[in-house]
Amino acid sequence: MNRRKFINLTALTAPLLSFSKVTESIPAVKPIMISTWEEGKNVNKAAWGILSEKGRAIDAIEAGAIYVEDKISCCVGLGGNPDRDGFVTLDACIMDENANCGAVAGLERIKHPLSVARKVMETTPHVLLVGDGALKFALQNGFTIENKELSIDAKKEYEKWLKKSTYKPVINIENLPVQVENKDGAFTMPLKFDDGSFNHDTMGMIAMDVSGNVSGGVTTSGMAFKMHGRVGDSAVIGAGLFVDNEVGAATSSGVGEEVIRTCGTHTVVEFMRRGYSPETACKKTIERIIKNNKARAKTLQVGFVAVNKKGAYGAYAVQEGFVYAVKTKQVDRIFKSAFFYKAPKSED
Ligand code: SD4
Repeated sequence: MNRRKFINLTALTAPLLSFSKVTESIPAVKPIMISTWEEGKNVNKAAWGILSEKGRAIDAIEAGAIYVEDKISCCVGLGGNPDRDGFVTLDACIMDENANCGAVAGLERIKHPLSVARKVMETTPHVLLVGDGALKFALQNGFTIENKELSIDAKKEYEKWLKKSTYKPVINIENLPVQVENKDGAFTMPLKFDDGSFNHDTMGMIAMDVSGNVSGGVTTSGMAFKMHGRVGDSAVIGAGLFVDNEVGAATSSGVGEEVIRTCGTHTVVEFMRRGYSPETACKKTIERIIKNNKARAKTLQVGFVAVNKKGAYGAYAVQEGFVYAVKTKQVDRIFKSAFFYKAPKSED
């Protein structure tokens, strides 16, 4: 079978496949708000006022981000874990129903990076501003500079990490997606810290408003103890977030390098365009990540959550443990994502 025939056949069979899974959501009534992780439930609540008052999806996204970035104890925003040099550097992006998008990366000492990303989208001809340039832009636009002290939790985590870890840049960094050194000298993103807490901290959000318009946003302090200057998927449109108002949207959490390598959320949306359901589209993208990482797929985590234009939603992750929160008029709860590998048993 030649390639074209195969693609055509896949496109024809895709709609059939998409209804074969019992884990798929039943299409919800608009509006819908979806956010990653347990904290997503509170984020959805913070955004719901706008959606229920017939407001725009993009405003709901910003409201959700502001809520979570304000929570100093949470890992998103300035309360998050620093990079290995001790700086909290923030990544965020936003995308609306007209394919407008904006992002910031490596932004320091600004409380609301997603709002800065929105300003980039709305007031500049650019998509992504980084580091000092992003900071300068934020200050020019009325954002105020915050204290550079780490939050109490982040300081504790960082001090603990410093005891065991040495600064040791990896030479073949392009072959090693993450820079957290574990006790065997290997560089992987730990699924769990020593105290049992999970290494996840990214708030990915998707909103569909009553008009059916879809927007999304991501805000994060990024991978804990990353190299200074490292940018993750959360600032990269098509990786950590993608919206196509004709099809739907997807967002991600986990090892950003793997998401970037697969143009993760763009790939998910393209699978949905071909007729696959949100969960299956996420699964097929995760399968690519696993295929690209045969040797270490078991030690990395990536999760995608997606919603299609009909309001059906679903998720899929490399590992068990990824969860996402959904709010509609009927639903307000956290869902466990489908996954490829069962969670490894903890050694202790
Ligand atoms: C990153 N994707 O910086 C982020 C990390 C993450 O939950 O999602 N943590 O690579």
